[in-house]
Amino acid sequence: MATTRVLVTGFEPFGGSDDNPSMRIVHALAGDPPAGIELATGVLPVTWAGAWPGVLELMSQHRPDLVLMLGQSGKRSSVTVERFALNFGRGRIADNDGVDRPDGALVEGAPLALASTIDVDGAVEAMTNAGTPARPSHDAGACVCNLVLFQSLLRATPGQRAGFIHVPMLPGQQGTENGEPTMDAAESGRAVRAAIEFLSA
Ligand code: PCA
Repeated sequence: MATTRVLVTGFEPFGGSDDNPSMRIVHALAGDPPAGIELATGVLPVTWAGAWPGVLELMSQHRPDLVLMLGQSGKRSSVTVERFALNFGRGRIADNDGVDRPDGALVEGAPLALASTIDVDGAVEAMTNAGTPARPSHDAGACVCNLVLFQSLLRATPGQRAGFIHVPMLPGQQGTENGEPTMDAAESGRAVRAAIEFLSA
């Protein structure tokens, strides 16, 4: 069987923080790629204008079989695998361009929601077996993370799979002062690695 080509992306820091666990995980994977796959990685801007063009460029360049995007979620205590992307965007906080997006469709005329094309439950099981709390999530919210999942699903070539994993914030990260759940990047990264191995087997 041909080697699976996998693109993994994370996001730069945003919202007043100087860190993002998804960026750390991408850097760790790039430095020590899982065996038996062809790995490409990228760190995306947290901007309505730049995030999707960033993924699209990486998809065109590497033609991955699997696009796995990672992002930070301030509200979640487990690593979560998204089932759906919504054709809807809203700016909860200004993005890194200072843009506060009005509520509305991402792509006029496109379906209201698209289902992820990775095996969500299988990935959750692989992560749980790796020892990390993990669960499926209905949807990726309505911010930039949802945008890149929706667009990747809409624009994927036949047979090309796309999915999104949200990871908790880091211990001590700005934005966790009020007791928000956190997880060490080594632990969330171990789960992501297990998911990649499962999804590319
Ligand atoms: N999380 C945000 C955007 C970037 C990130 O890491 C989100 O969930 O949309």
